[in-house]
Amino acid sequence: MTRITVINPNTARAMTETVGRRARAVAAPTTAVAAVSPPMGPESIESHYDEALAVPGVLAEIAAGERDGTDGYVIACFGDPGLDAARELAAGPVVGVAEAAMHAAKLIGRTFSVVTTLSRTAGRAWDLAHRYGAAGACRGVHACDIPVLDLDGPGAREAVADLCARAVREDGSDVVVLGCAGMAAFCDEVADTAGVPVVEGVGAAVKLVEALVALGLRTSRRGEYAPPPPKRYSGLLGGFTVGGEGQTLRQAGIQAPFSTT
Ligand code: 2AL
Repeated sequence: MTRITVINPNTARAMTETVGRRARAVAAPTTAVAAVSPPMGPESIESHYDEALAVPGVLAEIAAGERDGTDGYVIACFGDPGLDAARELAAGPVVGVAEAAMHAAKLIGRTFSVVTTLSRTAGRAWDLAHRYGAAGACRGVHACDIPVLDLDGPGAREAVADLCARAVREDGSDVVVLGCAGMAAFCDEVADTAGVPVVEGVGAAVKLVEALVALGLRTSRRGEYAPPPPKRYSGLLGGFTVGGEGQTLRQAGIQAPFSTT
């Protein structure tokens, strides 16, 4: 069995369930998916402030996964919060949903459009497109202006589907990327109206992690993704103190800073 932990970086349990259902729907029969959300942090991630404060919870879940022998991780928020830090902690691969979706989109089309939640999150999507070498292929980032926690409310699916179709028309793009993990359940339905392939990052990231684990490929421990140097953390972050040089948390026997049940 390959054990993949899908981390919803916000604390909304209903969204964690949506994300977990999508992850299990695409996972191989030989993959066990655990869908988790941190016990602390924002209930949704819609600003840089939310994103910064979601990161400790993500890292606590990575630490818990390392203790439990998890093979790989998905960070299931379209801002990919804490991705680099998570790679420093985890022995196995860690993939973000924006990263997975943008890479997948580039493999099946020359251009893509992102359909996201609030307008204020568009800048982060562009930042990530640049980071992942996808800015040249990204023709536009479109916001439906539906808050993350309202995505399972009445009319949200239809509004996202309409916006996907409009984004394709306006941008002339080949592929649509759904810009929120809360849209994970919409993928098939939205693809019917968009008329182009629609990539949803949770599924794409699960399949990427499965592939990397199956190939025996792990995050490089050399250079920037080496385990963080031993250091004391204080105050509210005291539990995040990391251990011996060159040791992952698992090797150092460090417990997850917070309960993750
Ligand atoms: C997200 C997401 O994927 N999860 C969350 O809480 N916020 N992204 C977004 N663009 O709103």
